[in-house]
Amino acid sequence: MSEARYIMIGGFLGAGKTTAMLRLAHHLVREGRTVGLITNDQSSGLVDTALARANGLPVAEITGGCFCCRFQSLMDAATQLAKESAPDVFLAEPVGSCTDLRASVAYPLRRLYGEQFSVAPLSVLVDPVRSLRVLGLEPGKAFAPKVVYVYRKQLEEADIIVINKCDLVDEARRAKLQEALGREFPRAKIFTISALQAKGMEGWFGEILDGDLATFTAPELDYVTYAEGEAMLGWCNATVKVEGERSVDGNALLRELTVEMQRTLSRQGIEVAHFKMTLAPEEDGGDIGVINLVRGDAEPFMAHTLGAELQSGELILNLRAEGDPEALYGALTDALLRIATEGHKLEVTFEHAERFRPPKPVPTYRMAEV
Ligand SMILES: Nc1nc2c(ncn2[C@@H]2O[C@H](COP(=O)(O)OP(=O)(O)OP(=O)(O)O)[C@@H](O)[C@H]2O)c(=O)[nH]1
Ligand SMILES: [Mg+2]
Repeated sequence: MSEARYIMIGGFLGAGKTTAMLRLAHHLVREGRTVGLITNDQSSGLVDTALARANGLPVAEITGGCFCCRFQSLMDAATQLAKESAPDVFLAEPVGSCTDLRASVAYPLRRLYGEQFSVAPLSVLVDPVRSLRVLGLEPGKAFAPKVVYVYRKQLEEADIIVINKCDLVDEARRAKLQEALGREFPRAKIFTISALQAKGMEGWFGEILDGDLATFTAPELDYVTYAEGEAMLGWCNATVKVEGERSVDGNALLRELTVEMQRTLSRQGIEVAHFKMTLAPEEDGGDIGVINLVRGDAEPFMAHTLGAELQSGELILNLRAEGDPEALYGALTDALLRIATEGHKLEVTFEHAERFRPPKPVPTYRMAEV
């Protein structure tokens, strides 16, 4: 049996990794290939997994830590997928606050499992609006310097930098960003795409499906600064059941909750990295609502709308923002109380809730050379 392709799509929180991965997955399925998705997060109750399932794709999730720090769980996820659907392409999405994936995942995979996997070049996606701010090319709320350190380290280790969401910026801003990225991270090939609109995907797909992982020495990384940068971000996940006496407009519920969260967090000076929610009716049928907010001053975006009203359903909330996890959790419970309970007269039951700062990353392997 020939080896399976292993493709990792990295990039900061909210850059569009899942959207791009789903595009690639559907592209491959159309070509008759078999795919297996691997989602990953520091905690459980993942919007990304719910999305992959709603797309009808085989998915394994690694929760409770990033796969750089739990390399074995990555192999276990691949084995599980291999048993279920024997994928010839694995698509893995690392946690958006992780870096050093070349040394902690790509090179170890190639060295230790080179007969099983052909490892694709490492892609790092950027949201151009966020990136223009982080790189200091445009004014606007950026993250603390240690978070910016992590952001830049992601770019430094990339084989491919993908400027995603090109539909959001005009040609002059895109060119300004591409020029800066090319100058600061000269090793990477740069592609421009819109994963949402499925534009410009072919060149990038070709490169990750057929190109080679580069073999340069992985960039040095100060794990103390990296850990401090990651820990500046608060994480809050919750899964709640909502139930009413009569049907409600789930799309309005998602929108109002997001606007309420946006207001509260902005009042507290907390910058959102990514706030995402799904709402799926209990009486399944494949309907799902998805909303995202990728910056404090962005417009909430409904990536999928629910086709019908619902009387009961499951809400999954994932919030990552530069602030105290307790404050994030407080904002979330307040918003649920005000909007879901008081506003829409829904009974809200928590099935799962976690809030924390990511722990210090301790990779299973660190191989700076392939
Ligand atoms: N306008 C626009 N929005 C996009 C594009 N690609 C993704 N998005 C939106 O960006 C938001 C975040 O997308 P995701 O795919 O969830 O981002 P991610 O990188 O997987 O996020 P995390 O897993 O939280 O790190 C969603 O609202 C997407 O619809 C794009 O090309 N254009
Ligand atoms: Mg994602």
